[in-house]
Amino acid sequence: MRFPILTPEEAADLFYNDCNCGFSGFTAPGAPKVVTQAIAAKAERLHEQGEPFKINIITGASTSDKCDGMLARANAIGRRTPYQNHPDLRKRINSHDAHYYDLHLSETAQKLRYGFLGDLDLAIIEVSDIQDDGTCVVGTGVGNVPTIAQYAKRIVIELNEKLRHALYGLHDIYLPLDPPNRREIPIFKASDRIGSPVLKLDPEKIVGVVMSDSYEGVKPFTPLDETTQMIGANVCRFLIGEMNAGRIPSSFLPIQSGVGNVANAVLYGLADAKEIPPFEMYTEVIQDAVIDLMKKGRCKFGSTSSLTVSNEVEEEVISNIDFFKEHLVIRPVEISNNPEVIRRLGVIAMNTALEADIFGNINSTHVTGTRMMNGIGGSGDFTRNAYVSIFSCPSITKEGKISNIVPMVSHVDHTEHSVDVIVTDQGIADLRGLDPVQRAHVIIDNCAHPMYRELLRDYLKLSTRGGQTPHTLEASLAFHTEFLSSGDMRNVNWGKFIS
Ligand code: 0RQ
Repeated sequence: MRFPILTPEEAADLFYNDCNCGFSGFTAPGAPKVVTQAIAAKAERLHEQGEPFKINIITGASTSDKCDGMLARANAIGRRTPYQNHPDLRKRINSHDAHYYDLHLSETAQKLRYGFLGDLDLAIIEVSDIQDDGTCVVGTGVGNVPTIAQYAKRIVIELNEKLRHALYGLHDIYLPLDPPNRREIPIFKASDRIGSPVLKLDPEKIVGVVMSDSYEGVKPFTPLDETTQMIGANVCRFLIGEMNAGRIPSSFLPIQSGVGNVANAVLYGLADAKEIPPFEMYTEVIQDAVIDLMKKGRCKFGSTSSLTVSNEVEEEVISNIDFFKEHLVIRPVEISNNPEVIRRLGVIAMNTALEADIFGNINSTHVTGTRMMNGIGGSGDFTRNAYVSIFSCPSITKEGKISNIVPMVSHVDHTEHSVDVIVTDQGIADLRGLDPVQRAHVIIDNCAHPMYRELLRDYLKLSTRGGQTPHTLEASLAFHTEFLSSGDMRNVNWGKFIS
């Protein structure tokens, strides 16, 4: 190999305070695994000596403990975009130690190219193979790697031995032109390939190669419980009803599924819903459940930006790689989440809410309106452009102290205009064609937990001012303020708001 082999520590020495860095990958897959650990150790050493050291990081999405986790614990992250989901980084963000720009994932690459996010000093790119001319096969998560590779002034490669010689043919690397020269993205079905299986890096920018040797370490999901199983069953019931009514074609439409335990339960529900024909996915993450669906012939094809699977499942995919190359393509997130393609394909979007309000607005990101949970991720890319957009969540959380259906969301990520259907363990609220008051009744009757229904109906009755959306502003966040003061939303008392 023509590139020098570096130790993680030698590579970490290239990173300096306030440098702007781009990392490959999307969720844990494809994210740097060893250099970031050495950068975290360097930050700790410098902080002990009283020296400032933080780096600014652009990725495809979240990363892993070896990246965001270790760097956050070392207080080594200055700015971070577009998405994260690590508890230690979450703490840094909520205490303002790290500045978080929470961004629609499909927009990061173009914002970088347009110059909205500043220059990129350094990149760390995980590859599974690399040639002397800089041609490489990236890892199992692509994210924003084509743009990061193009814009970074210097590139450090992490060559992952565990994936070596296994992944060629799995990727479809494609960079659109920017306005005013942008053309259509010519994807007409989930399985269309429009780019290259390899990424061409400028060899002059590669400062060295660091060896690594591990799978992605994606955490397995919490086992399904009664609530998540009911949510999954209700989503499937909705989809079957739509198909039977002729509103979804009998050949079905491609599915997008978000992240987390609820999304995982919905996917397992699809395995059992035999009325739904084998389907395709046009999505951004493929989780363990989808690999299972592929083996059972339920999922015919998956277009994704990442193979976000546990080590056990990753090993299975690698050992049956020829089968999975026929059933999978891994794309840049700019393409996997592209609004134009999502609208054209008629994607059915299924994402998870922290809370929904009775008028159909969704909060996916901020606990009680202030504390960042993860971020909007790709949920907005899909929700706004989907054929039908579904949000699910449990009807209650924390043994009923929190109602996930509230009078007004404490933070808005997806507005009533983009949300077609809300599903909880209680049932389905189909909001299409309804005005806000009609929506409120359907959401309360079908989705709120019985212990909160009267409280929510009484909230609607409070309003004497009328209007298209009859809020009583003084009381609209009383569920949240009650939870903050007494620890239980059920203690809310509307009496004090009646004049
Ligand atoms: O807390 O862990 O302390 O028990 O939130 O809740 O029910 O396990 O749900 O794992 O499916 O995550 C919205 C966060 C849901 C996720 C969110 C507490 C609850 C629990 C997690 P504990 P669950 P999930 C594409 C799509 C935005 C990004 C996105 C998410 C924890 O789905 O980040 O969609 N979505 N990307 O107890 C206070 C409430 C709460 C609450 C739940 N109302 N108030 N706490 N919790 N509701 C993928 C990518 O973009 C990469």
